[in-house]
Amino acid sequence: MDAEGLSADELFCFLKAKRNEDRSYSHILSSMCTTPHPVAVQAHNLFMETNLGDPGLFPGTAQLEDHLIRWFADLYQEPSAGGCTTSGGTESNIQVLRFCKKTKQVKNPNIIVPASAHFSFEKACGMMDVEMRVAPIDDQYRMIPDATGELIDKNTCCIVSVAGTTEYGMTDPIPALGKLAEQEGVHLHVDAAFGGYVLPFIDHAPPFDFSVPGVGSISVDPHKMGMSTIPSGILMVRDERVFCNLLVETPYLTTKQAYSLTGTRPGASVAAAYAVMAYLGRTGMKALVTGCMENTRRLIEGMEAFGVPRKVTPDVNVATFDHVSVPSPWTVSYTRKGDLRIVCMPHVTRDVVESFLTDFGESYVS
Ligand code: 0PR
Repeated sequence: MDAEGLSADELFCFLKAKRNEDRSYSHILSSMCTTPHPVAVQAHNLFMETNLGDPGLFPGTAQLEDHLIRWFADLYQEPSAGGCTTSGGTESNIQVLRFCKKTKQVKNPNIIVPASAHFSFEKACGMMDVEMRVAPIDDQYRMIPDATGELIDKNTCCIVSVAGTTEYGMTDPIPALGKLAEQEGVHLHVDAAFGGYVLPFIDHAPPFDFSVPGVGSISVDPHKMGMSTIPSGILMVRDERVFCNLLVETPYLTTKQAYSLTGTRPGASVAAAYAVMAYLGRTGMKALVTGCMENTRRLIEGMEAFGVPRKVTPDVNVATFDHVSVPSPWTVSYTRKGDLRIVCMPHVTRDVVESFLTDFGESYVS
């Protein structure tokens, strides 16, 4: 840091130049984040200084968090469900492991995750000294319930399933996994970080929520398909009492106990997540998701017309194909297996898909 500060003009000239070095979402086809909805930005700015780590100081913001949790309890078909906001999918998954480990109280706990699970579980298990057992997936990239059952023993404290996998956009057979979890008396967590904002708005989508017996918790991220600002996650639990195991005393705060992982927590992104849902309503969310799914189908159809086959027909707006290169400036990603992966986020509009297909068609030699 220099002794004398810059003028605001100098400072913002520099900051704008740095920001211009960042990529804009216009040609990004690899991200699960997107340009936040304008109402999310406005709400975020309005709540900029709020801290849900000391909710008694910000009762208005805390009420928005409660509203958001009630909406998700409704959306996930269990009005008595509880929940809390987090910084995103990683923190939600860590919190699940924390309460599962505390509840089970065994010496060498393990969890079972599908081979398709997000890498956040590896982090969580490493932090908490929990063994991570990996269940195989089938040719549709979905967790195999029988093989999952074989991995369960008396030290298993959680089965993880995914609704909308990061790489292939698939949803695990959650009813069968719920049955297994109930039979074995093990907690079933559904990682719906991506699919939790998509599946409820698709007709005949695979079941994943609390209407499925055995589902104990669901994580979902407003900063992905919720078009909210970063950082924003939500962890829903069927029975709020699981959080009791995580309570610590916070004697000098306005509330005397807390179970959240982080201390100081943004109210701004919670207000932003609230704003998007309040503004769009179910009808607007359905229109958004319908558009993303239509664009996903159009992309798949367009790529197949060039002779590039899909790997799978996804449950959510993530399209995957045999490995091919794409022309710049398009940014795509490739899965662990090397398959081309494109996420049709809201910024990937029909025009963007058509323009990508045109550029791809011109560069592609089969
Ligand atoms: N669970 C699932 C199913 C996810 O897809 C992700 C992230 C997480 C958990 C973790 O969420 P947080 O990153 O919010 O902690 N999925 C994307 C991924 O890792 C996130 C992402 C977003 C990556 C934008 C790149 C990017 O540009 O691929």
